[in-house]
Amino acid sequence: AATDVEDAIEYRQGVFNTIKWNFGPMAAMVKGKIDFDAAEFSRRADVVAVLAKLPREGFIEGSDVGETDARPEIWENKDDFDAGMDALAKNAAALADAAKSGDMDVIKPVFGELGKTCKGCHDDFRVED
Ligand code: ASC
Repeated sequence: AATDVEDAIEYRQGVFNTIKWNFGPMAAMVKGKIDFDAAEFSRRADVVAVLAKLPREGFIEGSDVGETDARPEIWENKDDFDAGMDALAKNAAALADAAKSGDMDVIKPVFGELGKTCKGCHDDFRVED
């Protein structure tokens, strides 16, 4: 039903927005725009590691409609999209592990990989403004 599609779109957008909410302060710490708080960083990295596993199920058949930045390539190249989702979950888990070190030198490259994973899928599968 149309409602299922709308719910799926709202679901995945909510998850991505919540990832972004938590990713932002980590990015600011990595860039030195705000002070590094190891405990806060680790807490947010743990949150993102869980969230990273969630959006995939929101990309149900027929949900490439309406007010969404999801490109049809998601459903046309589902294997590639799923590989990107796997990479997201894997790299977010790696960041949560790295964050436990409390050491920005350890965190930084792992965070960079996660950021590249975000951008890679956005380039291929998302309508960017
Ligand atoms: C963000 C954000 C993204 C990623 C990406 C990282 O803060 O909104 O989509 O980081 O730009 O390369």
